[in-house]
Amino acid sequence: MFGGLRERLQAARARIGNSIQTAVVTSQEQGRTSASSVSQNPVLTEDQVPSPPVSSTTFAGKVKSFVIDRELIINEKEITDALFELEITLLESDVALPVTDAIIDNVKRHLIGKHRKIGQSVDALVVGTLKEALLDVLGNGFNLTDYIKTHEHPVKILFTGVNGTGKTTTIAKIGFLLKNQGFSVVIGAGDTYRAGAMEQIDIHAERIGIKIIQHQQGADPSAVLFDAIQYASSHKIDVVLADTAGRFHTKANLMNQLEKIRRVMKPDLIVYVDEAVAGNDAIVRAFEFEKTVGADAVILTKADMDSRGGTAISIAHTIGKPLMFLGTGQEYDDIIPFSPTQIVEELLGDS
Ligand SMILES: Nc1nc2c(ncn2[C@@H]2O[C@H](COP(=O)(O)OP(=O)(O)O)[C@@H](O)[C@H]2O)c(=O)[nH]1
Ligand SMILES: [Mg+2]
Repeated sequence: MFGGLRERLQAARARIGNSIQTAVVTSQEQGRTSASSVSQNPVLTEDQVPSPPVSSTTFAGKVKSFVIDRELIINEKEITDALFELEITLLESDVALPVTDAIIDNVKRHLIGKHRKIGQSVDALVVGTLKEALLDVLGNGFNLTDYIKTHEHPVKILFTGVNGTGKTTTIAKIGFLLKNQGFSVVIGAGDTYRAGAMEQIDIHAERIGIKIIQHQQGADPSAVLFDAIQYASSHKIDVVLADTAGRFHTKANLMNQLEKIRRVMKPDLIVYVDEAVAGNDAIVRAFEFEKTVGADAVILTKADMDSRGGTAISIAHTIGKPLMFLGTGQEYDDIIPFSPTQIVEELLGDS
């Protein structure tokens, strides 16, 4: 998952660190002391590593082997090229432009013109800065289990999104997850548009052992989902998962239909589902769905097929709604709660 992005961010980490180090060394050699230069007489010492690894001859290794012993002020021009490369890296990884800008601004704010802590290694400074900049755009995630535990039952969750992105599969995965956590679940088969869709969700429900409420093909989805809620209320079911069609005669019709569903079922949560591999298309669609039917959280599927990672980095910040889960495959347990700290560690951690 997001392997390409990890590789690129690690390269950016080394590049920025190297730029800072080069500037510090240059200023040291020139004996510069002015505050407008890179440092105020910084002293670099070798890190206390007993036997330096072979990688100490590489950029990253070199960066790690230096520790700033005195105060350091970094000028923008000294890391301009490295930051430009980071910007290109983010854009090429499908990170949306406003999100890329936010990350770069954040990195600049943290690094430039400030007195750095004494005794911090250049690499630790850079990696800490990058992690914070990413965490800032990733939001807090959304803990569905906690939400269900703290809200009146049945908790009604409406899933929206275009066709083929993985809504139905995700509903089955979440049903499976919640059932394993001890919640009772009913699925409302609100995609009555295609016979194939009705059959598909039926098979999922049977496999995971969850009750499904279904009408005939072509039925009014609002009526189906209303029935699912009635069933849940009268049987003291904890959660209703409402599936919907991702396609209708026209896009306007789809949005009208979803709007009607929303009015009839009064969902506690509207979850927008799209695929991580869709890049900027997913961001644009999420924006549109959020504006028309609303969204409280987002799920990105097919993260297992996405090396670039930009959609996952961008979506919470661009539409202002938290990312709840990542879909990571086609099996029922291929879903992970989105954890910003875990993702940042995966992308920028050392292992
Ligand atoms: N690799 C992968 N495939 C997925 C994931 N989620 C869904 N799919 C596949 O995407 C296809 C469309 O899924 P479906 O649930 O029918 O999408 P819907 O039209 O939005 O309901 C199916 O072949 C799923 O198996 C995922 O997280 N990873
Ligand atoms: Mg479906």
